[in-house]
Amino acid sequence: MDSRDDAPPDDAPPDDAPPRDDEDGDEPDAQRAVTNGDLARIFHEIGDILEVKGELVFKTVAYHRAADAIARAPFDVAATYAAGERRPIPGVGAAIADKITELATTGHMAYYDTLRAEIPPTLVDLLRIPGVGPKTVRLVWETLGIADLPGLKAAAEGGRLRTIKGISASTEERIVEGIEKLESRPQRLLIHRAQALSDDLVSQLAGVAGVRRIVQAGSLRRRRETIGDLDLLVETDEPRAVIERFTHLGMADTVLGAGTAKAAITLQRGPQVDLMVMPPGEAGTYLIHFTGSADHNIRLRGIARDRGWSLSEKGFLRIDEEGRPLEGDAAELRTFEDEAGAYGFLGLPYIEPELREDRGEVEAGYEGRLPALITRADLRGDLHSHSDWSDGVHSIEVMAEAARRLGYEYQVLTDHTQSLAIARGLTPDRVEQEREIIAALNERFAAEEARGELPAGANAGGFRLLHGCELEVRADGVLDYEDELLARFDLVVASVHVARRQPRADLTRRTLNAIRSPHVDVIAHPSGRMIQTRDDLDLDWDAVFEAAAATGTALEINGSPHRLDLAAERARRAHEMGCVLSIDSDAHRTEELGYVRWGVDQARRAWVEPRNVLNTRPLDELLDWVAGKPSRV
Ligand code: DGT
Ligand code: CA
Ligand code: CA
Ligand code: ZN
Repeated sequence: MDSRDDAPPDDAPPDDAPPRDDEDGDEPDAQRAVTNGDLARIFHEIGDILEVKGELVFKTVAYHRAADAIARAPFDVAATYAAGERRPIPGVGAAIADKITELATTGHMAYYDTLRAEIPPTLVDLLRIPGVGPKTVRLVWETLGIADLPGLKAAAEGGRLRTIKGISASTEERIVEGIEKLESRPQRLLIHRAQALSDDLVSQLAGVAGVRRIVQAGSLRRRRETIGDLDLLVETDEPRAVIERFTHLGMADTVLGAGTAKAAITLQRGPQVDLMVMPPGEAGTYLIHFTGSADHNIRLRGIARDRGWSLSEKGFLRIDEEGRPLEGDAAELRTFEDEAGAYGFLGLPYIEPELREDRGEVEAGYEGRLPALITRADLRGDLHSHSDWSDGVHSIEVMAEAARRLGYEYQVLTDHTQSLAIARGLTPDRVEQEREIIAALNERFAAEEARGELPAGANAGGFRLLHGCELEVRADGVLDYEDELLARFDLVVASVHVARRQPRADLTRRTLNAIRSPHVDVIAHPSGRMIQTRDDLDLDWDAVFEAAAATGTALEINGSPHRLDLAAERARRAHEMGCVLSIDSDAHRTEELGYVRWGVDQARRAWVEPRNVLNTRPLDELLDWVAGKPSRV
């Protein structure tokens, strides 16, 4: 089963310091203008307090969503509302608009003041502790006055929590463990969250005077699966203007530093953002420098030095035998308009950002064996998706229509199988009913294609919905349907969801059972991990890769940004050992069909070319491959 919510609580940013309440004074005599950032902070706080109060999630989310929208609003919200113009803001309904008007005109918001008098917003940090809910949080606040994480930690470790009526010694121990877990959890953003934030920032800076181009550099450009901070590189004629705008964004929380060419801020409930300015026409070495990785750059600098140059973001500077820059007339700085030029100066071809990790890409570059990386356009279909027949949200028809409009040749519907009751796995009877629905849909598609009535975006050569399943490998290793039934599917994806803590030998045997079945074509999310929340299955990976290669069973790169499984390093080893891969969305709703993009990113990090991936093949070749499975086991 797959988590469907797009922003799990684990995505929560690191602790954000409570804002100083300097406007909490008496009269608004100083009348400091209320910025979008101030408004956003207030509504985020309201959301937090309501969370501690145990309000329904949709209500707290509504406040956070409104806060985000206000932070991004392209106009001065408070001033506009104070002037009596209630310009609509997406995500801001009438109730919140009223509160904005109240604050903008009177300098106070009664609702906010009442809530704050009741509960400190810092308490929400305690809710991030695994296993701690709003009741416990309010209890420790009301009895011991504990309002933040350090306070709770000290009390729990000092054995003071168990003195509270309603908190047992074992609960206290669980809280201590939970705090440890929380503190050891890496605070990095999942890539889809980082991408959304970064896109937002770019759109807010794009219109600033003098800005010619903004590049999202750093680990995001290299498409790492998690992102520490965002790095924006701005090509501009007016550095001052963009830095001014950047440090005054509504989304900004604190300004960590601002100079003439660089600035850094933290975002409200978000990561740090570094912004660098580059002069027009010299982007090549700037891009290389701020894209990284640091290891890749160290390699390049070493090569440059051997050739008599020192490499920095500003360009290549001629150096003498001792490595000192030449001076006077001998001084020489070489700059390049693009990265290809800069790489070329070192005798290298252009190296794709996804490869820049110093994992052999420099050698491969010199030896002319860099891969021709796969792109999303190479995918002709998606081998793993769900409908509301199991645990998906949308109907078979709606999912199929959406896939069709993506231009695919085929989509495989892979609802869960019977033993996965929690995901409403299908009994054999339901499988037969599903088959009929699919057949009817395909008839309609074929008829429309024959009449030339294609929906926008559809593949002119036709679209087929294939019937598959996500076959559960049971705890005892038995596959969840009989061979006879399995043989009737167009394609079968198998996965391990239950009994995940078995010893390596058992887990490996279960996975190999699936790989060696004459009817299983793809192993879905082979490691079973959820990024930052659930560890990998303990598998003998070489045994898995060998068997998969020998039987031509594809190993999936699952595109869900929570999974990205196989991870890039493993996917690389897998195809180097001869395995075929697939890149799938595992969509549970139409919007998630787009998840293949994150899978393609990881495939590129894994040096994958189109020929390594099963679903780059045309429909007839795919079906031939599936038909050949029994002969390969
Ligand atoms: P992250 O943010 O942890 O996900 O990973 P990166 O790679 O984005 O790292 P970050 O943000 O520290 O730096 C972005 C790129 O800028 C990095 O890949 C290389 C370059 N860079 C920035 N500052 C330095 C530095 O002080 N030394 C070196 N060698 N490279 C730097
Ligand atoms: Ca970064
Ligand atoms: Ca950075
Ligand atoms: Zn699935």
